[in-house]
Amino acid sequence: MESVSYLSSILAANLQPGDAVGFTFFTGYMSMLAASIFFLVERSQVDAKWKTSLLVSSLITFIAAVHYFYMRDLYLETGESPTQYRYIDWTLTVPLMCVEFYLLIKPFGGKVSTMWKLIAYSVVMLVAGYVGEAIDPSNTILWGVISTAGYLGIVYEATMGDVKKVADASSSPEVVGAVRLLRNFVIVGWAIYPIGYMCMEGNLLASTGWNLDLIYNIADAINKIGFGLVVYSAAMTATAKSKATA
Ligand SMILES: *C/C=C(C)/C=C/C=C(C)/C=C/C1=C(C)CCCC1(C)C
Repeated sequence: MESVSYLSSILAANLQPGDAVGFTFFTGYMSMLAASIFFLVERSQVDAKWKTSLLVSSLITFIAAVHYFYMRDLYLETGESPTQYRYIDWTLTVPLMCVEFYLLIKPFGGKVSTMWKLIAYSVVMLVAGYVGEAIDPSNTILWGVISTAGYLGIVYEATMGDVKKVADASSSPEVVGAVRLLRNFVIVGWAIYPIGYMCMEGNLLASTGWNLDLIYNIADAINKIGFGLVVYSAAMTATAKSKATA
């Protein structure tokens, strides 16, 4: 029996009934892994020019899946928020989501500098968020405001800036549609994160007692898988059209 309980302690991280946060760490992990396989396999179905986009979609969910594997364990073992893993994950995946925008507009004259601008905004957003959560939590609101400035930079680029302009000038309805949908994810889906952040002690929503990880986990699943599906469906539509006219 001893060995059985040892095994269960190393294998099954201790998920208790009613632990909604732990539940979302598990389902987050599994759904990200499934999405990665899906995007990778479906790559073979789309035209060559869309293959990099689908690969990036798959990498985004795969990187998240690996981090969820560790975050889930750390949360279940200690009950603590896996802040470091969370921000390492975001530092890798959010820039890749910026690359996703760039890959869509690149064939129509989208510039590398536009991609770097998006990445620079995301660095501001994530570094300030990390400092506010892990290094200087007594100034959590100040760091949240700085982080939000970076976030609004990305919203601006996707709504009115270069990303939007190049997409609109493109000859591809799929690219126009995909950029618009990704932008909607940025405006609505990404806005869930600051709500989680504000549930920290000393921040505006602390009194709600909402769990920051629960909110981050739900937002991650919506945004990372959602981004991938937008690109996937644009790629499938464009591929079907080019087959029909060939
Ligand atoms: C896959 C991970 C994604 C899309 C993560 C996105 C994260 C954000 C949009 C975080 C934003 C934050 C603010 C706008 C202010 C408070 C601090 C953050 C970092 C939670």
